[in-house]
Parts: sequence; structure tokens; C-alpha cells
Amino acid sequence: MQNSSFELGNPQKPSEITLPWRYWGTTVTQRTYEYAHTGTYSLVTSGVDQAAGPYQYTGAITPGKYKAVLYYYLPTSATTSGSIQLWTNILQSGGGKITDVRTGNVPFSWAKGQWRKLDYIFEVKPDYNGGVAPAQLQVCVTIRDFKTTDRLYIDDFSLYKLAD
Ligand SMILES: [Ca+2]
Repeated sequence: MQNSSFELGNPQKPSEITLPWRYWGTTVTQRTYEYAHTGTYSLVTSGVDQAAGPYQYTGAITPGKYKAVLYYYLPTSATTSGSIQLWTNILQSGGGKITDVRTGNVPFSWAKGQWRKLDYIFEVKPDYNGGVAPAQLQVCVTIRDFKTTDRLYIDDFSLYKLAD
């Protein structure tokens, strides 16, 4: 994905999330230099209560296997009981959702004080529902049940097309 390490931003407003990154939900999401997995910046989110998080639309895709990867960091001081999940919507031309592919919900309690990797491999079929072609992906990370006082850091959120 573009700007997968969050190193590119608005020099006048370095904490601002810049396109093509977007986010949904009642969440505070910013660029930050407090922690980084690679480079200097990551993305920090807090106040996420249900199924929210950053996402990005890809360009035109071809069928095949894809791998989505991100790294996340939860400081040891965090007391959240929340969870994280990779979630990709497969979209048809015009943006309508055909289907989605997701990981399970991974509890944060296993992951404090170190960068952890979350990844999965999924397949995009040549067509769905008897002839609907996939055109684009919406690649998302979904966070749930996250306390407003805790901060979660995300870096190196990438998507790869795997060889056939
Ligand atoms: Ca980075």
C-alpha cells in the first residue's frame, strides 16, 4: 500500500493522516513519532470502541493470492482488553462490496511492550456470484473494545501480490 510506513505526511501538520490513508469509526487517529517499527513515524489510534481503524483502497487488482501485513505496538502500561483484526473488502467496479476476507480477532493482551506482526494470505477469485469481477480491494485493520486512555501504534501496513 502507499505510504505503508507512514513516513510521508503534511510538513505543516505532521500529525495529520494524509490520503490515501483513511479511517472510520469514532477514533482519534494520527501520525506520530512516539514509536516506529521502521523509519521515524507510525500511526497511533485511541478511543476505538467498536470495529474501527485505518484503511486504504488499492488500485485496480488482478485475481490471485495476496498477503496483508502490519506491525502493531501496545505500550506495557496499556490496560486494554481489546482486539485487532485484518479485514479486506473485495469490491467490484463502481465500489460495491462483493465479499470480505478476515482474520480472527487477536487479543491485545498477548502483545504488550513489543512490536507484533499480524498477517494473512487470502485469495481473490476471477469472479464471484456467477460473473461479478473483482476490481479493487479495501484493506482495513479493525480494532475493537479499546480503552480511550490506551494508545495503539501501527506501522508497515502492507499488501503484497503473491506469485501464482
Ligand atoms: Ca514508519
